[in-house]
Amino acid sequence: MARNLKIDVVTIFPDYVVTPLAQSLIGKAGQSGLIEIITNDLRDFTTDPHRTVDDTPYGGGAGMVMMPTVWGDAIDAIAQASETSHHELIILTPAGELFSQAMAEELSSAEHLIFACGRYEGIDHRVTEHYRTRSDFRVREVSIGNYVLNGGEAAALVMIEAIARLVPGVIGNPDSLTEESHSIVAEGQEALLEYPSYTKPAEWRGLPVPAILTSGNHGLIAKWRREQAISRTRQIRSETGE
Ligand code: JEK
Repeated sequence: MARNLKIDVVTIFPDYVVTPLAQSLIGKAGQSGLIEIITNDLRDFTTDPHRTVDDTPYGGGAGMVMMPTVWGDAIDAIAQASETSHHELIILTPAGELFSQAMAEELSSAEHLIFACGRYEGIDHRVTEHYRTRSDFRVREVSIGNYVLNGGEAAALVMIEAIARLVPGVIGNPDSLTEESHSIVAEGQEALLEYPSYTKPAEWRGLPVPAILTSGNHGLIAKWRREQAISRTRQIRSETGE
């Protein structure tokens, strides 16, 4: 079951990505060889003395756009060095398809992920267009949520954490993944939210743990948890209007 996942991140702020990964279980999974994560500095692929990565937008407007030349050179070099034959190019953008658990599951069985983390107003759109014509690439423009960040780095970290924990052997607790997979539901059908959890002490600040959970009746406990999940889901759905 030692499937291997290679992840390249491309950014002008490599430390923004490297430092959190080094702190995490996911980063440590790198040492186990199950996942290999490489952070690449986009500026290493520039050709001018100032290491320029951006220019003014055609058509005018505020801000700067990242140049396709530098991105193309970086992505080509990273694809070549990967020794894999197929590459999932993930371009983070506020205008992308929303990231989901279903997408995390798909990407966890890829061989090579390349995260393109832009800054400024984003990356020249021809990068997307070009790699969409290449049969050795699949390009996805992805957003992690409907809010605006200053760049793709935080979004790449979120996606890497969600994807890496689905790779067998990366988290040390296979039971929790089995339990999750039971809650996976048909497309278009919303999954239930989790039931509430409790641990010791049995009473805290006047609040007891629900008596059913200390009853030892596993049938009743499962039924109670299902009911809690359903009522929570109904409540959150009515609040968010979904
Ligand atoms: C990648 C650059 C910054 C900021 C202009 C005008 C309305 C914004 C780009 N969920 C997510 N939110 N934001 C990102 C994300 C942001 C990025 C880049 C990802 C590269 N930026 C930026 C403003 C604008 N827009 C119209 C929206 C563009 C993201 C993800 N994933």
